[in-house]
Amino acid sequence: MTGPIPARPASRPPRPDGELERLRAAWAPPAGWRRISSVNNVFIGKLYIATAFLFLLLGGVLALLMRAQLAAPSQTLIGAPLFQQLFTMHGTVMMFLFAVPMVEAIAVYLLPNMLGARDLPFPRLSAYSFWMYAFGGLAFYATLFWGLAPDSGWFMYPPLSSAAYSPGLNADFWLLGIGFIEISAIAGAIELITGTLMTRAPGMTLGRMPVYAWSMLVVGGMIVLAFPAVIAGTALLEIERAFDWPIFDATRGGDPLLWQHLFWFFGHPEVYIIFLPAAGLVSTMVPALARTSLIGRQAVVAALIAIGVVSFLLWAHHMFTAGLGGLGMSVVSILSVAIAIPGALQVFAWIGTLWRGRLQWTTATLFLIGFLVTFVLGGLTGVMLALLPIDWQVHDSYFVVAHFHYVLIGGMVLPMFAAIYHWLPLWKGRALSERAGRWVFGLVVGGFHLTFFPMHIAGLLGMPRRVHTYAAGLGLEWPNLLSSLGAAVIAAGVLLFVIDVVRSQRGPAREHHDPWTSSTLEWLPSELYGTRSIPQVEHHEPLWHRPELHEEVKAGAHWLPGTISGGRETLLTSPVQARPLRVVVLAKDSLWPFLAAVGTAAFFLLMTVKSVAGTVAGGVLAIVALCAWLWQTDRAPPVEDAEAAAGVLLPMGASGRQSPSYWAVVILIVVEATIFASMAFAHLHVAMRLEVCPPPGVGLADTSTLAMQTLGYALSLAFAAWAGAGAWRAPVPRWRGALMAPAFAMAALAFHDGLRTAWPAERPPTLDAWTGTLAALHGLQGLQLAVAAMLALYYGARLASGLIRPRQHATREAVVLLWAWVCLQGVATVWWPRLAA
Ligand SMILES: [Cu+2]
Repeated sequence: MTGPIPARPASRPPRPDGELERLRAAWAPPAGWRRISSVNNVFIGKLYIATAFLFLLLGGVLALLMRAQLAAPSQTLIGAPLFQQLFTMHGTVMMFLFAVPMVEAIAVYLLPNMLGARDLPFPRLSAYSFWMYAFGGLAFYATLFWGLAPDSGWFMYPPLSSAAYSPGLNADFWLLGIGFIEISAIAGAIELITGTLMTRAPGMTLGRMPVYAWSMLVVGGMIVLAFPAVIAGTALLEIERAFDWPIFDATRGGDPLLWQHLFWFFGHPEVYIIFLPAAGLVSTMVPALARTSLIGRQAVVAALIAIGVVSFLLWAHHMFTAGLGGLGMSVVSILSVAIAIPGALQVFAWIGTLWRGRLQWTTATLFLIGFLVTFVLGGLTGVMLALLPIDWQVHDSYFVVAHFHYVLIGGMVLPMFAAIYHWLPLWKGRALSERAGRWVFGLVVGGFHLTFFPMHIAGLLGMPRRVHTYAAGLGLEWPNLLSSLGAAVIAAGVLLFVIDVVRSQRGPAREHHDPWTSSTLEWLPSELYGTRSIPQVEHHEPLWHRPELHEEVKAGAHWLPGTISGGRETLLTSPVQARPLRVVVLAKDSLWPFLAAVGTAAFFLLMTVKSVAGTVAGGVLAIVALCAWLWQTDRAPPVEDAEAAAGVLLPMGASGRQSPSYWAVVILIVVEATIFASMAFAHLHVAMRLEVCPPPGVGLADTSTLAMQTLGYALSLAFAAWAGAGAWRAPVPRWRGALMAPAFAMAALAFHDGLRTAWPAERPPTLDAWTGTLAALHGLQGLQLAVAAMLALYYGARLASGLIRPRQHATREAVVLLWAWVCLQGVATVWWPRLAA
């Protein structure tokens, strides 16, 4: 629909009887044990948040053990081998199993209601993402009990993490065990990006979108571009460990610094992937608690975007002592100082807003102030560390440990506590105790500074990080004792918090009200289906602009007041203006995402322990469940047009560039392209270190051979495109499913030819890093070919079943897009050694 955004309904039209009951029934969760098949964002979001919090506790226990060992000099409570597992697991659990999942969990729970969507576009993807993380995460944590936990530090630098110095399974658990969490995070990011851009309430233009939603949009983009680098890095390191391809081995032309580049290209943005959502939550809480608009709202959004972009240019500040070139390091140093500017801009906006408003002194307010103080201190030591001479001096000392705990706990955990105090009333209509809250605040924030401030001093006195003990008489006794006492104080605060949550959330759910008189839509009356009707938004503070929205929305006077098809539906709106475009049917509850998650987690974990049968079983379960889940999707909607509001007809269902699934596939291809680019960079990196490239004895394939391989991939794509051509006009004839056979054959031929001509047979990938990285690139393409085989089977079956037809061709678009990437990556793989030589 084009033209102006329709005005809100002038008067409340009478609603048909039973409409609310039908809506409730459509969104009702399954009963009993089948509840695990529920894919509703409210249900999954709550479980997700609770599980992420559990990992905060589990990671915290590890920290307490370390602080017990370090409380006094020369203690023997915990020996070096266990201590190494403890600090590695503490960092890994906090970064990968607590912080990133918590960020996505809060978004899954909060974002749909804040945007006015009944649910995000892919509820099953959220469920898959959650269950995989929960099972994989718990199994990964359990490695501690067998002494198999990784022990090379959370950033796993080779050569320490290489087979020679870490011979056990411990490092493999990190490299493969983190695989599922990377997939889970990316699945979540796809959901967040498509959700914020395509399912906002009508009238919620990008300019009116809540700052929190902006932050999640930026973070979604960052996850898509940052995580692939660590996927490529972990794959390469695991390949080196498993098959002895010497990618990071300096004695055979490899480079350990290559790992640091790949890891920190992910690792630095990762810090902002954790911080920006917290900043978004703060920007949403501060105006509500100060009862006034956020000062400089547009500048705050611009700052979020600026931080997102600049954070990709800073990874080398983690490598200041690695001996990289002088000029480059100076640029990175300047940029690292400069990123404090957009950070400070937000801080000033928050302080100004708190100052101007009439502040409500809640526990959330206290935590926000604790956050501001702590985060600013962490920012200041960040500026110090961005300066080369200071970094050289305190590198790998407790000063750095103090700095990043100020930034991460100050920047993410304290806002998270504020957010829980602020938003928990939505959960069951029950708030936490404000009296106990003051104690929780005092213990957590007081304990925090008692723990981490002395670490600055210990670091300046020369205490290195990651040591399990220290000698007496170096001046380290007092700082360490204070840190250990502080850790116990934090633990007491967290314990009190947990007790209060359990106490306050007993009893049946009540209807939630709006205790802080907030401005954003999540405070509208809601149930599992979200709000009774989807509000028309006319302002960036919709509930302050029109307090009547509470009643109007509840009475069903706005958009989509019931269910049209009898199923779960939401509105698709245009990305910028949020004009209502279509009504889409969302996926039903299903056990398949759960089973696919179990299979995926089992695949990665059983591969680690080299159980071939188990790995295959997990992989098969994951693929079968995934296909069964997808098979039910992409069905023609039951009616052509739906009355989305009084007198407004919208088409039902979506395909092509109007459908979220199209953009989900595009984002997935961006992820795959970034993985490929990271691996191609690895090959280029080791090629540039060679004196002669290609190495002596290698004759690169000539251009006519490469042209033939390119032609093969082009023909393959042509067959795949032909298989479903014309689906938007008429049902595709069933016989065309057979075209997927030549499509796959052409790709397989081109791949095989590329493999044969890439390098001489007498140069195995174990010979040197040049050959090893090239083989890895071909391995990646081999994986794509396996994906192509599954796509061909699935799509062929879909065509042969007559399921590709008008208003039902999203599968076709997805398959052709993915196929195009398989072919494009194949072409890039065969040409790359020539281009990089
Ligand atoms: Cu950094």
